[in-house]
Amino acid sequence: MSAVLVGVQLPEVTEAEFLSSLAELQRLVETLGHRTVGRVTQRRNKLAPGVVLGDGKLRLLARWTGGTGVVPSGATVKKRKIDRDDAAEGDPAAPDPQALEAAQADALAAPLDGPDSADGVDEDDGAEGEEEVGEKATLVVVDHEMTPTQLRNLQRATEAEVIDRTGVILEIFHRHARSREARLQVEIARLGYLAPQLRETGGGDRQRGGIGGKGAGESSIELDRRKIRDRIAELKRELDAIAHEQDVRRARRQESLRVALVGYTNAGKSSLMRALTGSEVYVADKLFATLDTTVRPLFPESNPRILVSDTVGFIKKLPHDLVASFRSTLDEAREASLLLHVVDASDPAWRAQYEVTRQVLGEIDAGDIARRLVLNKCDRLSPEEREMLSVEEPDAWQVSAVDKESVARLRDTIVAAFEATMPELSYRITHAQARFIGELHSAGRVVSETWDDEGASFVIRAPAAAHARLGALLAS
Ligand SMILES: Nc1nc2c(ncn2[C@@H]2O[C@H](COP(=O)(O)OP(=O)(O)OP(=O)(O)O)[C@@H](O)[C@H]2O)c(=O)[nH]1
Ligand SMILES: [Mg+2]
Repeated sequence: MSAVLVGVQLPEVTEAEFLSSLAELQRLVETLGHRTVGRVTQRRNKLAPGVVLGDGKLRLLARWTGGTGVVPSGATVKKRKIDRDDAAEGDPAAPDPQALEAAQADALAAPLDGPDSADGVDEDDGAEGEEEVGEKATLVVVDHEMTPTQLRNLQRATEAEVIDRTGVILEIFHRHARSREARLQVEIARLGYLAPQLRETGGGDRQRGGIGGKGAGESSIELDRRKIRDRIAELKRELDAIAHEQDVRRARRQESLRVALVGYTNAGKSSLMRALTGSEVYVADKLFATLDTTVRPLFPESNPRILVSDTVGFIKKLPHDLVASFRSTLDEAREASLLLHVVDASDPAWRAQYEVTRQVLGEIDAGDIARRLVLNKCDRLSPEEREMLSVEEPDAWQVSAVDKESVARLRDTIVAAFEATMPELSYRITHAQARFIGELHSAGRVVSETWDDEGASFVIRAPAAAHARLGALLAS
């Protein structure tokens, strides 16, 4: 489909942030296989409650899609009755009555003295004819989270499919989910997202299937929010059962040393996972390629061995429901004793992406785990840029997943980081105890081994638990 992107630059957002957010939205849209043909942007103090954009910009948007550019008032009035009933029942999923009133005001007011212009919130509500409109768009993608009312109104005014940022991300997750667990998680989040957009039984909007739904217009399909809630509960039970199996598996790994690769989507986590473990995990130049966690031992293997996990990527304005639903996947990150925070150092926006990931890590209670910054894709940087980065981030590890040597160094640094936390203890065995040599060697790294007439002395660096086992074994 051909898409037109819609973005409102709010006062707290800089021009650079705004443009980079739109560029990211375009990549998300491309990941779904759509082409972006245009953009409609506007500076405002807040989103227009009814339709996101001001009247002039809305008409401009409608010229891209072939719609009328106004919300039909008949539809609005009819909706008012239904929504009032909902609100009277105190249904938590009913559209926000305030937004609704504003929508009605927006739709009914004359363009020149509409609420936006009167409040003076529009800074650049361009009039028709000022901006070039190119190839017709069949999809409108809004770079903000929209209320169900805004979504419906925008659909009516543009006569196109309308989807917001959250909807795009959910759709990508839906398409990329492979494992049963990931599918369940995404389905729960999707239903939670769609439920408020549906009315209680009777005369509701058509179900939004595929991307963004089938557009405006009423249909007789009955969609009961209660049914959706039941379905969500059912899926959650299924997910809990799987989560339990996973807990058992994770418990078995409990004693192993664990490192997790975390970071913004497309940073190169899976590529590093491949390089560090010699495994064949999926790598692709698309957003949210990975939705499942994989765990593999570091290769060449260390002693004791270190397990590496690849995790789902983060993104700006990641829907909260989705973060919550991926909690069990993210347990891998939470249980690691070292997080490698991977960023794409060749992306000019990496600092903002770094910040977003740090925030989400805090939200999933992984904020206190030891963490190292890994500046990936350094092969794309000039020596000068790398030098500047090493001044800016002196503790970070600069690597490139495509450079074998830098991956080998990263591997050694990971091993060293773990070893630095392990105690080094000496052991003395007699010749009669020579049968324990194998145990001594497998407990950890043998720092030194010297033999004399009576036996041997070992110095071993190993996790405390391994030392405790060795001590007990040699005392027996
Ligand atoms: N030039 C270069 N490209 C890289 C490097 N690391 C990864 N890439 C490319 O970047 C893209 C994304 O890599 P992935 O490893 O899939 O990224 P990811 O962090 O796992 O992404 P998600 O799973 O989508 O969150 C792929 O096209 C990789 O080939 C690197 O060090 N240098
Ligand atoms: Mg990945």
